[in-house]
Amino acid sequence: VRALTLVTLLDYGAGNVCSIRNALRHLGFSIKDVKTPGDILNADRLIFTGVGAFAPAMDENGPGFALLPLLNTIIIYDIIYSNCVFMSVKGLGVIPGTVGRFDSSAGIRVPHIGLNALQVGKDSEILDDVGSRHVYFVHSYRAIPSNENKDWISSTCHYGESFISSIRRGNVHAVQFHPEKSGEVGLSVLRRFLDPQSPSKQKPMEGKASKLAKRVIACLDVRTNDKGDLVVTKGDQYDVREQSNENEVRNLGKPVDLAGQYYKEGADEISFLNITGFRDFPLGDLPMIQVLRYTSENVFVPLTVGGGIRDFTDATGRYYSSLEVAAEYFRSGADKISIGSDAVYAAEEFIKSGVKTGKSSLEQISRVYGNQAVVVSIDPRRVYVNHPDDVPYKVMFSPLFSLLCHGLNEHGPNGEEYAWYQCTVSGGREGRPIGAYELAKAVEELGAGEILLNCIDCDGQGKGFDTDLVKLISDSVGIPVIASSGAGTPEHFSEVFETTNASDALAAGIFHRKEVPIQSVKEHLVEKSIEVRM
Ligand code: 1PR
Repeated sequence: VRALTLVTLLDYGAGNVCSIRNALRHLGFSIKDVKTPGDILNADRLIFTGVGAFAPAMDENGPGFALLPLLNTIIIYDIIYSNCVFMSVKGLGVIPGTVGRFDSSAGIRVPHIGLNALQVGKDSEILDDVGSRHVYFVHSYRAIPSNENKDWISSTCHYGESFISSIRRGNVHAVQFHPEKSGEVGLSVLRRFLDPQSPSKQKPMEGKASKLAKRVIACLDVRTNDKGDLVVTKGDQYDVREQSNENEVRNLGKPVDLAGQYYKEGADEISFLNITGFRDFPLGDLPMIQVLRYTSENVFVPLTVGGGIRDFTDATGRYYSSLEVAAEYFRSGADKISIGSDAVYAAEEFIKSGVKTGKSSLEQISRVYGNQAVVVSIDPRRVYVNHPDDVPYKVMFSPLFSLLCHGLNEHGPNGEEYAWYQCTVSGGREGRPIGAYELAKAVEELGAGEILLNCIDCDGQGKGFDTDLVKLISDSVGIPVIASSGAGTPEHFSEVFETTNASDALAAGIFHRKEVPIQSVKEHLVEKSIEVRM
């Protein structure tokens, strides 16, 4: 019998409470939601989550504003755990010290998204099982360790500089990382906080701050097949139909099952792309929301969902904003949403007018949830030209294309020596007048926190990532870039990490067809001295 089975959870209307709720249930705790201030003061253990964007959550109109005085009180009452909010200098103002944005001019990508190991101090207790294992961070602001706050610090981490990754004062613990998104090691942190009696008191494991690990992401392209079942499919250069007489949509498994399997096999993140989302409106496509709900109950790494995120007016004339769509996805367990087609239109508009309207789905969701919650998924295709001046986009000289040219010809079909990467919308069906380079820079300005860089030419070919494209984009923006499309062997992962500045690499087909286990990819990366979460 556990000493403590009831956890009090404060949901103040911002932050990803869904994930923490799922993690607590998974650990076997019952949850009591705060309804009155008395619930807080009577709690044995209280948890509240942080927010991606502090200001809108806590300004006068924000959901958390009324709670500010109360939160200050409970900190003094010594029973709290949280991330992010606690660390903000204009937040609760309890801990002395300075909080500011990471300095991207120091050569780091901001937001800090990904996995690091911690330098754990003495008496952290809740971090006793962490050792040198990686935990998941996603934030743009950090608290700096100093003499003023040294008594609060229980661990630090390194990302361009040392920053505070957790604090402890009495029974008060706060962590900057996300335990509910850090796999089994993160769950151990929650367990230690909630039930300090239960874990066997082993000697705390020592850890050393590591550099940012490269993430290996499993992607599930999801759509309804001709029988009406929601399936994971996989295309060749975006064509997801079998080359048989029936011409059926390829069916590689069930989304929730595969996501659970990849989590157990060590995927650092899972992405769901609703690939016909441009046709269907997500809020009408409830199965996708169900997929997220069920997956997030048992999968404790970040989940991204994309497809069809845009403003929409239905047949009855009812208008839905993209914010409503995103909110529903976040409520259902998504940590990040991914925007494809709508980001292309927004970037085109921005480049044409030079004005940020603030009205695009990208800008709105980024403003409310923080840019770390918004991925832009790019679907470019290589287009050959004779001369760099033939198009007003960034053009590559084709002999520079890597010799491993992934089965593609070094020159164009008519001997063209130059090429640009044309962005597409509607799952590659329509080419647009904008290049991947121009798009990447524009969406970074509009508020994207990460770029998922697909490549239609390489998709499903198993011949390696388009390292020229990945290099071009990862060198031109200061936000993390996920290399995608073309992975066929573990060596393709080390190649993309060694030759480009990609932060992560994503694959689909090789995992679905069980050709290469995620673990083999990671073991290979370790052999190559590339930092990964094992
Ligand atoms: O435009 O906002 O509705 O979003 C639609 C989303 O669906 C976009 O993210 C777009 O990339 C995706 N999508 C649309 N059509 C397809 C298709 O395949 N027909 N899938 C599609 C994109 C590419 C990757 C794939 C990698 C790795 N799939 O996600 O998983 O290429 O594959 P591999 O390792 O097997 O080579 P919107």
